[in-house]
Amino acid sequence: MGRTLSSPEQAAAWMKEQARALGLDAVGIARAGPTPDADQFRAALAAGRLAGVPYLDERVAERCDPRLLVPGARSVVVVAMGYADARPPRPDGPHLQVARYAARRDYHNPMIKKLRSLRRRQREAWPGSDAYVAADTGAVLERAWAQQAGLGWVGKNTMLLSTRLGSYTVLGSMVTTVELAPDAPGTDHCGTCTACLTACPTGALVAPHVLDARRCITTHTVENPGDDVAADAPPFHGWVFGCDVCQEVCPWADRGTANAALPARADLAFLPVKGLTTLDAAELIPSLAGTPLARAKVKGLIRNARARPRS
Ligand code: B12
Ligand code: SF4
Ligand code: SF4
Repeated sequence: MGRTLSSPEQAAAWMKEQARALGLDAVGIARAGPTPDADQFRAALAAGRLAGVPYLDERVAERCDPRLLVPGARSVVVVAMGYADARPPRPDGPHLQVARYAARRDYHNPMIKKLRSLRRRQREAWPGSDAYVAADTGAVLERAWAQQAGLGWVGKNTMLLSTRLGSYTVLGSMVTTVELAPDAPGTDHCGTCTACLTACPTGALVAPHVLDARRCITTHTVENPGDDVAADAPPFHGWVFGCDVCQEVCPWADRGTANAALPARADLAFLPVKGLTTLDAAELIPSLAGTPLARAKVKGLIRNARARPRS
């Protein structure tokens, strides 16, 4: 390895260097322990605010304490990749909008591959060490840990916001047995602003930092595996997959850059209503392969488009 990693400070510096070399845009470190905001997570579950989002009621103990994921865990490394590139102009004619994270290469694979490489390098540097890696689908409350690891703060819209990268970021984490010097937690810069609370078209942001997922357009357009839109779904206000309104109005959101591993698909940013609602016009929809839209398939997009698309 050619250099001493005997102190937590040296180990942390090494880990960050490796993460950046792997193409991750931000990296921070927290001490492993009970999850900050675990109480908020349990309260959201108990109040039913997360109904409609699959799997969140599983592995609750692990979400509330990542030390249960890896025996002997000492640190949580949190990483981010940005996707804040310019949104293409709205084309002529009636179109429905796709959230920015979805009109590009799906982040799950690139993120998890980078984290696995980081873990491999860690195991070479510290033989016998172990780690759990996660991106979105793992049992880690990623935004709480991102704030704790100094990447930014959880805004009133519940997004992780960064003064450098904004909020068009995706997160990943590695819970590790290696002791790494922690960063200072991120500090709140929302101040007196309430733009997101006012702008949410469905009233899903019911209070600062509190999102009722039952009213969020993303829950109903992305997380619903069924053939029909739920009877209690809100109108989708021109969105066909995901929603970015609470970020579009945020003064901090759009500061970052886009990671080269997450190239945009400009042809998917707006989808023609005709292709989604007219029988046999599905060929107007570009290929969804390799993007988050592939999970919904054209069938899922048609379902979303037919459900009160313009409120
Ligand atoms: C379930 C889920 C959703 C649900 C619910 C989201 C929610 N806010 O609860 C739905 C389907 C609605 C959703 C939507 C979106 N999601 Co989502 N989602 C997740 C997932 C899988 C779990 C989040 C979770 O546990 N939520 C439960 C709540 C309680 O926890 P939380 O969201 O972290 O909320 C924190 C704070 O709000 C605070 N808090 C909660 N209540 C209260 C109350 C008070 C009083 C206080 C002070 C604090 C507080 O505590 C929590 C921890 O810090 C994570 C991945 C992961 N494993 O963490 C991705 C994730 C959060 N989603 C992500 C993204 C990109 C989105 C969308 C932007 C996609 C889109 N464009 O459509 C939207 C954004 C909507 C929004 N404003 O949050 C990214 C966020 C990246 C970032 N920069 O923040 C994540 C991290 C995925 C990833 N790996 O990148 N998502
Ligand atoms: S994603 Fe859209 S619907 Fe969901 S909270 Fe944000 S603005 Fe509201
Ligand atoms: S819009 Fe304002 S209140 Fe909402 S997250 Fe951004 S800075 Fe915070």
